Amino acid sequence: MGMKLYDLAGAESERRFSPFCWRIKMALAHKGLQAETIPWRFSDKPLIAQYKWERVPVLVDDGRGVVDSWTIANYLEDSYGGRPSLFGGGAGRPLARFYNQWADAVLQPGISRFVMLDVYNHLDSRDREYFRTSREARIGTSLEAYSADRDSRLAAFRQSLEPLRQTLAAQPFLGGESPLYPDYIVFGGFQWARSISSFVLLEAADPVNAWRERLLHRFDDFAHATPGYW
Ligand SMILES: N[C@@H](CCC(=O)N[C@@H](CS)C(=O)NCC(=O)O)C(=O)O
Repeated sequence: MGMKLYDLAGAESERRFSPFCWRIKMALAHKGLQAETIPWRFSDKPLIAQYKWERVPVLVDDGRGVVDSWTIANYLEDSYGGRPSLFGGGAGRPLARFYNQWADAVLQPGISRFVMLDVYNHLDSRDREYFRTSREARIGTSLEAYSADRDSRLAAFRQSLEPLRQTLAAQPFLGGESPLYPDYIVFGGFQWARSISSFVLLEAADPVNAWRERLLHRFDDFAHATPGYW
């Protein structure tokens, strides 16, 4: 039995936009592992109910379900130790936890301001009402109002990336000369935006964009070959 990954999809089943799923797809590629990705919609929760979880990614390895992207990354590292390390050894794993928390609490909520309505517009019709109701309850306003002033928010968002920018101006990847799991965590947020929205978050000359391009073309163009806008 091979590996399976439940992967959030839009109306078009090849449009896979979950930032958390992107973390794991890049981690699998890093480890040289193949998984069948199964397109999953919010209305498909019964498909993963047996794993006692309501979110994706869910990795099923030889019949065993592993849930939550951070737990899955650790599972891959510990179960496939003979393959390239996701954390680079030593303090890499505890340091990677910071990137995980930063992406969850700051980066992705920041990106959501720009892409939330575009997510809605790409969803399968079965998912739309659930998405609107659950997200509007979370953000406290309509999806339309949430993204309405995105042009005026862009400069502040770009400014907030300055620590990332300075780091990536000095070295090609967060992991140094080659990428590690923190690269995939941060990249996941940008893949979310790229796959769902034509709103361009980064200037072409930004070192963050150059890093994103390097990761898009990594693993034989893996991420670049998927549906996306920029
Ligand atoms: N902490 C989880 C978060 C996963 C998550 O929130 N996934 C979203 C898709 S991007 C989801 O499945 N949401 C289901 C829902 O909102 O009902 C992880 O890192 O895997």
